[in-house]
Amino acid sequence: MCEYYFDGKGKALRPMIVVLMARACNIHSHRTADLLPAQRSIAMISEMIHTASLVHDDVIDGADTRRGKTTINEVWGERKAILAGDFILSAASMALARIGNTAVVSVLTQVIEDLVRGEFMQLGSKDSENERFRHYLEKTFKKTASLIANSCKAVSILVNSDPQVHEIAYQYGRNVGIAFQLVDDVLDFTVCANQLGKPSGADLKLGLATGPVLFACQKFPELHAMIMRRFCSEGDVDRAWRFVLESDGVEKTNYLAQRYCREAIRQISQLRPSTERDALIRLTELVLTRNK
Ligand code: GRG
Repeated sequence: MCEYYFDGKGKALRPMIVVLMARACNIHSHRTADLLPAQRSIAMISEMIHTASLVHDDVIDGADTRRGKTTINEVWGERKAILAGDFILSAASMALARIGNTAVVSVLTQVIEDLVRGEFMQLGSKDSENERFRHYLEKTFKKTASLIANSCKAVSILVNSDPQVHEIAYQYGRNVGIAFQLVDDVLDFTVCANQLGKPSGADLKLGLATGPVLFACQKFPELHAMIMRRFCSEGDVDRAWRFVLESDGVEKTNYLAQRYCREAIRQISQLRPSTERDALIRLTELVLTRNK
């Protein structure tokens, strides 16, 4: 069960970013680009934490497909899926302990707290429009960006003792991570389930108001009541869907993602030039233009 998702079908975005960041930081620190063994471990640990959270998330959402295949909860049942997620997380924790660096342990443990807090934040809703947007961005950071930001920070800590370098790595990951989730929220409206490998239109059905809906609410205030009741009345999901597509919610969310990517580029550009640094800059383009 625990091996089920480690089949090379995921995008492996997190380990890709972590490896590039590690190599960029190594060069910045006047070393060869070669990964330290501990940096390689962080790349693996980041994908393991991500996978554990997907397994648990699918139980919470009652999802039946992920990465184009039937979910663990659907094949083996919810109880075993929870335990499988726990087991992957325990393997990640052991690998983290083996690195033997307390600063790195504390940075990556923060991620686990953030993932759980982010998931809890998603269960709640806010009354006022301003508060709702702030809540959405904070939830987005915790559920998605914290893992990327803190994994980037961890590999920088392993090679460089300058807190400014740690901050650059963290801020690059934070900004790319938020942009990645904003695009994810757009794709839920614009791409079919076949391409996504999981059901599309899922967020509204789960009662979630993401960026495109929050922006659409500025043009269609009728959405406010639907957001508050989490789209649970008959016809809410279809009406909200139409409001989003008739508004500029998708464009505005994409524009916001572009702004986060611009900030990520500004941050990473402070590192010494390297092919890896340039790849991290180009990667922001892939985050914005991806369709799965
Ligand atoms: C067990 C650590 C742990 C946490 C429990 C359930 C939960 C708390 C958190 C959920 C976190 C979650 C699933 C966030 C969604 C992040 C996201 C955008 C996932 C999709 O990532 P992709 O597109 O997936 O990179 P692939 O399949 O390519 O790896």
